[in-house]
Amino acid sequence: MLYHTSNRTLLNILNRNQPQAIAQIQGSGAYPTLSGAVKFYNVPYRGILVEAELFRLPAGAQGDEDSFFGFHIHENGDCSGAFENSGGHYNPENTEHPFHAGDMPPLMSNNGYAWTAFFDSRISIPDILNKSVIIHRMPDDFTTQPSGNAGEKIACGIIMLTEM
Ligand SMILES: [Cu+2]
Ligand SMILES: [Zn+2]
Repeated sequence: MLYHTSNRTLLNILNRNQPQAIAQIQGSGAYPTLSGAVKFYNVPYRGILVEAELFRLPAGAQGDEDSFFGFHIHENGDCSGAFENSGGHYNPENTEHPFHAGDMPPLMSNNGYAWTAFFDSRISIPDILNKSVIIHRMPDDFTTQPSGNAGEKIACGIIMLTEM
């Protein structure tokens, strides 16, 4: 499998800021000020770009202000309550964690602020519509089954097509 898209092309896509899908992220009742957005962009060849920006992430579980947070696509687009109906990691190939299609790199918080962008060939935008992006209280350990022992679900957003 070849990935011909150059980094310059990817940067131009980010710069145009016209994602094909977006998840508006809102913290749970315990983290009401946590907010942000995850944007999903088609690229000219296989794969997509994922860009995430989050505000007011909590201090880490050890009290450190710069911490990592588990970051996944979950099967169900249901952010009601404490996100208990969001389901497991999106896993159409029935693989083990962290090889689920919904497994993504953890968010790195900088005193509550995180920004990241990465290339992801495990998913395509039609596959993930009406599923949810979930942020967890702890880092994903990339080992524990079925979900990396990342703890409480602290924020959620449903992936929806943009108007463009
Ligand atoms: Cu998760
Ligand atoms: Zn997983």
